[in-house]
Amino acid sequence: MPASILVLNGPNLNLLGTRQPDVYGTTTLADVEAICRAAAARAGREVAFVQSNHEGALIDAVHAARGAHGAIVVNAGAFTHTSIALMDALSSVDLPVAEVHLSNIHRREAFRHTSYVSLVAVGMIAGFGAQGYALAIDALDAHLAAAGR
Ligand code: CA2
Repeated sequence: MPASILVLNGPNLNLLGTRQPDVYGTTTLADVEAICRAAAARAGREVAFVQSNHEGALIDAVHAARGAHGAIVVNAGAFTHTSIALMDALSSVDLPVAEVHLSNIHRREAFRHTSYVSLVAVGMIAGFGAQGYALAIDALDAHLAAAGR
């Protein structure tokens, strides 16, 4: 059985498609989940899709991924730029991480240019909207396959 992938979404991403369409587009989080499920199905993998507005709940989900999933796609929202605790959790589970951002964080305010998640990620995809999640799943699929997982 090929390793499954956890897709983790941070604060306010539940609002996707309902506010600020100029920045984040009109795609909803349910649409993002469908994109992830389709990408995973093409790769012959399962996905678990999680969103929380709470830092501790995200950390708990990362801890629970150990032994349950082979890799993590994470859009940590604003916790990307603030949470050493989430970075430590991602580092502790020793699973390959792909960081995703809907927007190109490097074209935005300076405070979005720092990512703690990047310090523990294999790679990062930003600026391609919801399609970035599918790109991340493809990348992790290849990464896992190269490791025989
Ligand atoms: O571009 C991304 O994916 C971000 O992770 C989104 C975060 C932001 O804090 C990061 O700097 C970049 C914000 C997610 C909030 O999403 C909303 C969606 C609709 C309406 C309001 C917020």
